[in-house]
Amino acid sequence: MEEFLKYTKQKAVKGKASAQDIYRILVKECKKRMEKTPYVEGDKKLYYISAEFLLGKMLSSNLINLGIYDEAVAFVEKMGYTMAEIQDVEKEPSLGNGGLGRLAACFLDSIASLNLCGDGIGLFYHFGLFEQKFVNHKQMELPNVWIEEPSWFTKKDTDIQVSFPHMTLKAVQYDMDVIGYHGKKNTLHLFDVESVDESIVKDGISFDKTAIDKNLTLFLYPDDSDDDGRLLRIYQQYFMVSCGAQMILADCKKKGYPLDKLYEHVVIQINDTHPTMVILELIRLLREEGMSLKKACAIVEKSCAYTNHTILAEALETWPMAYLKTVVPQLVEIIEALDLAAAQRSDLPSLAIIGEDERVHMAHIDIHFGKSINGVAKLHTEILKESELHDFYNLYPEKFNNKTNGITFRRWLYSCNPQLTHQIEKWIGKDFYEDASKLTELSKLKNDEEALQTLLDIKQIKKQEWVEHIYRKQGIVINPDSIFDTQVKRLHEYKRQQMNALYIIYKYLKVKAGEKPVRPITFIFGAKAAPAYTIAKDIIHVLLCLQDIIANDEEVSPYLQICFIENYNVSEAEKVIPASDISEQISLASKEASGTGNMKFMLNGALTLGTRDGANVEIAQLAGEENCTMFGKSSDEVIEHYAKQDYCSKDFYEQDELIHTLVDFLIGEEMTSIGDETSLSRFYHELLNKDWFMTLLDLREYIDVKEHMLEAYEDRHAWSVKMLENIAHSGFFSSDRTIEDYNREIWKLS
Ligand code: CR6
Repeated sequence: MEEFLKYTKQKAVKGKASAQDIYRILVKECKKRMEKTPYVEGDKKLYYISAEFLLGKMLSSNLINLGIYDEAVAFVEKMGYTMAEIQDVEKEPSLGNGGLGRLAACFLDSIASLNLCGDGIGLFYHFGLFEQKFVNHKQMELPNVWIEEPSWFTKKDTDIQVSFPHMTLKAVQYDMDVIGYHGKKNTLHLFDVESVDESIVKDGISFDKTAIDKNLTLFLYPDDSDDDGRLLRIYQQYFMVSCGAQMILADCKKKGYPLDKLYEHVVIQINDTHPTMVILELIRLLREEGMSLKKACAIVEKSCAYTNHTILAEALETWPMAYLKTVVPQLVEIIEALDLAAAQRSDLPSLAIIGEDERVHMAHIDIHFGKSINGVAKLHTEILKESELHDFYNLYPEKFNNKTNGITFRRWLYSCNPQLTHQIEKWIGKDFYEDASKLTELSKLKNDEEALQTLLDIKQIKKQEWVEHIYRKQGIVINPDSIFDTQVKRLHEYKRQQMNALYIIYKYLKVKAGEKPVRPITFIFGAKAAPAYTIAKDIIHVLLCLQDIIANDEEVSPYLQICFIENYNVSEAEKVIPASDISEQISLASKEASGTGNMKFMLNGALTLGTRDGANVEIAQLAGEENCTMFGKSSDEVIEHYAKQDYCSKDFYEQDELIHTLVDFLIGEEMTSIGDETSLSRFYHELLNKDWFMTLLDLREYIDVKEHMLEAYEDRHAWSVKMLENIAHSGFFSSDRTIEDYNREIWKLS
């Protein structure tokens, strides 16, 4: 790489270059090459519309896809740095919440890598998901500032405008090149508002919610606990889809495609219900072009497809008609027309677009007026068909299909675990880079002692790296020879971090009683709680208190340690996942639509400790039951409990002495002496009187299987075989496979 060498010489004369300098030179080099990379072309184009694109840092990923990663590493090392140090310079754009947004980012990578013509459409939030700080054992939220120079985004000229009743907002478009692996490129288009004003943000993350022209693109998911917040979300959603729809139609016109054949040239994937209004907006715009309502509906129905990511009622959006009349009156007539058309297809009230409560069911619009609806893992799709959306399934069986999620191996193996990647290449050659299913060849090594030892050695290297990282970042000293038991994901009751906390209390009391584990255990957490989600914040509080209680206890701290990663994000995930031994996937069965963290752990040789939920089911099938630890009540049993309303956490508490003790610990002396009594007792009462996600239902079994798993760790040989089998069978979870499925069955791009 000529540029690099020239630079090396210059700087050698002038003195040492800073990490910042090196970062800039690498970005410049990437951007130069990206500019020269041709676009993927095609007669039909996909538009993936999503409120979230959780991109993570882009440097390594771009270097890998451009095919210059190794050269760049050599350059960086020559300049006296490690790649990790250079990567540290980049700010992470946290334009997403969790799995759904990260999935969108993985998909962009795979779409380009498979040479499919497909762009992303979303919003250019000035502050991504908040930055998390811990103060007094509690989560505090600060604005996440991520926009910086040099940037991967380029401002583009656009004359797109979006009209609301009392104002018209001018759009600003930011485009980012999405480079395929050794391939061509697509684009991510993020839209901003020209009049946005960052200076209205005060005290952390509060701002005037009614100043729409100034606030629309400030934050991802602004607090929606009041009317103003909810209205703002509708403004955001409409702004996003209107920009998207205008851009799509303009693209078509430019290429000379007749709009009445839109579906032959365009397919729009609607990522959850946030972009649902794109259906309405397209119909509106087509009518402005002179098309009849009926025809416009028919064309749009053939062009749009919807992905459902959850069965949690709270996440299935319904908007009061009154709100829509305020924000998007131009769509109201269309909503009413669609409501009538839907009623003609089925008179079941459960399928109506406008419910009896005068709320508009966004997912119902997608299902009636889109061509496809997919779930994100086999079990999830079955639950949609059999229970959640059963009536819809009866009406449109042909629209339902499953697309089990996936992750891009470019980021979640090659970039975050180069040691493992190079070793795999030595063992089975280079084919797996292009075809992840080739990883199955690793199974042939299961009797190869040397290979198995190498696998353990690499895990140890990744643990050591993480130990150093977390010491630098949080000043916490971790024993690299302990077992790394990791639960990293958004904080939500259904994910049951609280069950893990109760296990830790169990273990703490055991050690206090003299039963010491053979090997120390480090319980690693990483999680942000939505700012208005009180119980989730209480759970963080419990864990942070426990972290301190254990750390300050001389008897227990040599054996147990909690490490709560502050501000867990994509970059932290890339570091901790390759270092982990145990992957905690303990959601209440039926509640986790798929999960994608579970796949990242598997790929990096951590063993799953999980419930039969979401994609865990498929992980166990592929890796083999004997190579995972599965437990807990099945989704059928859980669904039955909900139907019969017969789960009562208090019964478990009263009838099981151990559970009683563990739950009581939450409000005992140790906890209240350092924690906030209001928060602790609120959570205690929540567990006893509600426990909507049935923590106590699976607690006993969880304790049992976890004990077994920790014992099993001591047979290092057997454990390493399990690691190998997990890695070998993770190929199915490449997002390249997922995207091939989407394309074959929904998009049909050439
Ligand atoms: N929270 C699901 O809960 C799934 C992702 C991506 C989620 C999770 O199980 O893996 O989507 N759902 O499909 C939503 O965001 C609504 C998630 O990330």
